[in-house]
Amino acid sequence: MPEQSNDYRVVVFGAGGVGKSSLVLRFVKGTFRDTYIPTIEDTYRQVISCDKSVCTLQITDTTGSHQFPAMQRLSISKGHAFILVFSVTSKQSLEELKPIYQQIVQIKGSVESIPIMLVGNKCDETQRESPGLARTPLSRPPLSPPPSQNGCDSGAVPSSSVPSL
Ligand SMILES: Nc1nc2c(ncn2[C@@H]2O[C@H](COP(=O)(O)OP(=O)(O)OP(=O)(O)O)[C@@H](O)[C@H]2O)c(=O)[nH]1
Ligand SMILES: [Mg+2]
Repeated sequence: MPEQSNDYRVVVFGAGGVGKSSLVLRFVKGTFRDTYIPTIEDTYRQVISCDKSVCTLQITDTTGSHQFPAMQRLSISKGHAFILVFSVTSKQSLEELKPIYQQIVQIKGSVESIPIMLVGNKCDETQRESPGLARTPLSRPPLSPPPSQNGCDSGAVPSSSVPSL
């Protein structure tokens, strides 16, 4: 639980190039860029209305490079909710989420009360490597991120699906 009840830290994880920054920028600024600029770590603050009260979301957009394990551990220990992003064009990007999920479980102890969302991005691409998962019919949990590039559904999967990773 957040120390201040209306402050939530959301951390976005996923392999390099799957579109984490694009999803975050789409949510925060409503923009999309074609150019790929790898992230080290960026943090955004967004005030949102949630359950009739005002909340501050602090969104941490992490690197996909695996070069900073200490930063990853710190982000997990500080995070209240997690968005795990893969690209539907790359099975490998889904595989890379397993150790991240396991690390969240290890650091948080129990994840039953922690929102974790699995998001299949790049749904506009025709060359899919994980079509079944990306097209699973969904019931949306509260922290659903926005559509990515062109408003199509990014294939968010409820956290209950994550253990099957
Ligand atoms: N076709 C398509 N391209 C996308 C989509 N989302 C992002 N991209 C492109 O994919 C590339 C990588 O996107 P980023 O958002 O920078 O990826 P990232 O996961 O933040 O990468 P790192 O910061 O290196 O971990 C960019 O060229 C984006 O334009 C999408 O939904 N569809
Ligand atoms: Mg990025």
